[in-house]
Amino acid sequence: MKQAMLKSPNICHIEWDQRKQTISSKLQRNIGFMNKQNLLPQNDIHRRIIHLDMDAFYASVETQRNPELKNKALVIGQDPRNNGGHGVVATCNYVARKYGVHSAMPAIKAVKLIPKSELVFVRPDFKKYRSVSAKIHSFMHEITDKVESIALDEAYLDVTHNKLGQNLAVQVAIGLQRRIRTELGLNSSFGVSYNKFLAKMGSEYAKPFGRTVILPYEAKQFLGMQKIEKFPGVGPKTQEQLHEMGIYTGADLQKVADFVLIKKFKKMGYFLAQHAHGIDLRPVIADSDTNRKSIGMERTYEPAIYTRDEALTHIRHYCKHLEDELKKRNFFAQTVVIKVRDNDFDTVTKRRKLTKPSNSQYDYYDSARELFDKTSNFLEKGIRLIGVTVTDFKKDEYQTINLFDY
Ligand code: TTP
Ligand code: MG
Ligand code: MG
Repeated sequence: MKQAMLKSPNICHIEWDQRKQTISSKLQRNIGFMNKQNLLPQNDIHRRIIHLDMDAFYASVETQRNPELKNKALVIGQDPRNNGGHGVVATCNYVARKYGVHSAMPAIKAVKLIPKSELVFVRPDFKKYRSVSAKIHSFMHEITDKVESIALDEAYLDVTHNKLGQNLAVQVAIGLQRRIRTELGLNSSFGVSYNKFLAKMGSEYAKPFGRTVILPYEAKQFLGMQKIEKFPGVGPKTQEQLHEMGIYTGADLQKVADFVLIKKFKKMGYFLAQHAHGIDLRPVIADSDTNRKSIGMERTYEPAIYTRDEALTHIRHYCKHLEDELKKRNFFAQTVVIKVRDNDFDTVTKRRKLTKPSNSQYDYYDSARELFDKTSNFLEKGIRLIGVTVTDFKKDEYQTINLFDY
């Protein structure tokens, strides 16, 4: 791949490994701007997050295996001329996009928009896309195991600490983008920043075949120039309401007091206000973590525990910890399990199904306490170990697919 074919990074002024040493007073002031709204959580600018998204993914895979498609307006989907006008566009290449075609559009509309001589329909081959996606993921896992897949063609990587020992997140991202291009012949775009929201805004800003780096002190300026509809969760209805308030860009949004946004848009307003100020504390949740079957906490006690009150105090503490862990992952658990061991090493585990999936410490505690009371004979010998585990997870799909789409 020729370096010249790559755009130079859109925004990249200082590198993060030098951040502490080069922090200027201007930089300090701009970071301060992001924290001064006291309704909002404290910003965290210390992570290095990459969001990578493949360009016209299905269409590019098809072109890669059949180069004749390259200069055609390629639409992935069933040809509506052969099936009574039905079907939608899964995606299309950038040639087709020039004619105004896009994902989820009725395929028949693509037929109307694109000249017949240029238009080609290819039926999707999901097996192939899954196998290409698996290869991309294997490259990502050579960098870090903190990979959170959002779709077949898109993932977040937390590279704050990475297997390459590379401090510069942008270098890690460039390496990944190059590898995908040289080994798979496919283009991608990435955004690098200190949180997921900015990294994703960055990868979209750069598309296609682009790189965007948004450093902490650049966030205000970058967000300021974004159109309001680019912010996650701003659909046509919210966009209209914002326009009525005279808000068209991120800069307009930054001028609105947090409480105004929260009052008008409730939870979404709270996220909008955070976004306006470059705040997004969501962690990158590793796919391996998402596939976990249970999360638990247990501890041994020396001296042993002889009173119910003391045991329940520990159990209450575990339940609080489990609530935090599940909320971090947008998980809800439907089963609570306790484990108790006495001084004779007799061990018992008991489980209880909740009436509905929950991420509340109080639900966990109610069940854990009832289960514990069934083992109260263990108190006589003295309890050496207590554990509480929650399992039978349901992921909060609503939040996971799009946290901001209320
Ligand atoms: P996207 O990343 O949204 O789109 P894209 O990769 O085709 O184009 P871009 O360069 O803008 O990223 O989606 C990834 C794949 O998911 C896409 O190639 C096809 C599929 N897809 C659908 O099947 N239906 C849809 O509505 C969308 C948006 C995507
Ligand atoms: Mg894509
Ligand atoms: Mg995508």
